[in-house]
Amino acid sequence: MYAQMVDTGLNKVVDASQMSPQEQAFQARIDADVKVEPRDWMPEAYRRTLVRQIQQHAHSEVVGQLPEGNWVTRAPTLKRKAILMAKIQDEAGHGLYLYSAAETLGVSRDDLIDDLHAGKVKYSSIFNYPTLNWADIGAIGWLVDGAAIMNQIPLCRCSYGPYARAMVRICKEESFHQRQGFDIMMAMCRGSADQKAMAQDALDRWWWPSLMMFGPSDAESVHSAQSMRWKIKLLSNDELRQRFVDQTVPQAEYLGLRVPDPALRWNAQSGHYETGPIDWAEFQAVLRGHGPCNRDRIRVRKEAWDDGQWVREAAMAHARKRAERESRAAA
Ligand code: BYC
Repeated sequence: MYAQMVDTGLNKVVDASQMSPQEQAFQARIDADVKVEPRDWMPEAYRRTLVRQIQQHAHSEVVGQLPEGNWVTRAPTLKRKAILMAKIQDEAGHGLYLYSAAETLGVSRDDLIDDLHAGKVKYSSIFNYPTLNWADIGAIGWLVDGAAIMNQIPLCRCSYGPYARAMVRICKEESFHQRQGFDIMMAMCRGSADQKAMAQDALDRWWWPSLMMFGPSDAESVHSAQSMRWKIKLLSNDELRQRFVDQTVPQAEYLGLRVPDPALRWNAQSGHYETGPIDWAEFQAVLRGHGPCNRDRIRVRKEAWDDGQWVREAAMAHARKRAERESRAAA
């Protein structure tokens, strides 16, 4: 099973008869779409589930900078370079909003980051794949940010106030990211035959990992049922994956690219595309640390953290001095 490291204390959905009166009142507020705020009482398992999901999300934003960062120095034009840098900075900002949202649940950002570096918690599987050429930057924006928005728009309505509010701004920025990726793909598809072949190759490599981003199938998803009951998740993994496929296949056609799935077909009756089977063994291997770039990502993350030590120390020293000056002035 994919879930093993973070114990939220729950292994099945709690039904109403097993709930204390306080838990029943909490569930009634969730059912009535009342947002939960940091000072409200909440079941411990709800809190832990949020800490797990929000921190994985924060780590994904931060690690997600790495595959793109490789291409800042190699972007084909000054304009593309400026756009890519802005996008990567946005991802850092998303990480910060999300770590802040997690901190409202009584955990410290430093501890969360320590857990990431120790390999105790996950980040999105997608960032363990390499970016081999410029078309990959287009494919990441188009497919990876496209999948991220599909998953994150419903999270703007999730039950936990600080997470929902962070998602509103993140989603606005993600849609710009998706457009910039599609714009790169359009430029490559309208370019030379070699450029179009690069775009096709990038789609071939990123398609299936993008579908895996939505997590295991509903039948295998251990957390979905309870998370949906608590409105931490509003749509299931398979529902979101299907929406992504339905949205993205026509975009690939518009680009003149072929989706690398021989079984892909339009089902006029259901009004949805049907896809071939996902290679879940690959997904599990990536989650276990055996993707093409897992080790490299964590190594580079740790190095960046260590290199930034002096900045954190300087910021803390500055904050201490300012607080001392302010308390002297107030005395
Ligand atoms: N990668 O019971 P399930 C982005 C884990 S985009 C790694 O279905 P849940 C970005 C899952 O954590 C990406 N692990 O879990 C885009 C659980 O393990 P644990 C970030 C995965 O939580 C562009 C186990 O498998 N987005 O940030 O109900 C540029 C069982 O799964 C994955 C978010 O994090 C995966 N793909 O549903 C830069 C969105 N899928 O924890 C950045 C918020 C599943 O028990 N998160 N697992 O050890 C979510 O919506 C949900 O957490 C998921 C998984 C749909 C991802």
